[in-house]
Amino acid sequence: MTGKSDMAMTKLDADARRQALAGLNGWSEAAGREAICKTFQFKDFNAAFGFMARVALLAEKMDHHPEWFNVYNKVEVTLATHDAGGVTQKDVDMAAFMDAAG
Ligand code: H2B
Repeated sequence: MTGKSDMAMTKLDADARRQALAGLNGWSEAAGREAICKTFQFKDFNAAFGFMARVALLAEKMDHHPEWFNVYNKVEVTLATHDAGGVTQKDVDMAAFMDAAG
């Protein structure tokens, strides 16, 4: 079950999104769209870019890519499943991985 119609691609409703956020560390609802976001802060650019490299390898494997913005030691991340028009389990899985890798 890896097709685009399986559960991983089912958009979470507002309740399910809130529940998922409660199980993550420091993520919140993005303003004005169905997405979740978090700002990661690191010791320096090297640490921030190492994090981005680890996440990038998983993102390619999952075919699921974060929206992110990096300046020096800060990485602002927004996660949504564009194909589903909102937040799916894929985003929650990616967020949990980022929490562990951050
Ligand atoms: N990443 C994210 N975050 N959402 C998507 O819907 C998405 C993606 N779709 N990465 C993938 C790529 C799709 O464009 C390719 C064609 O599978």
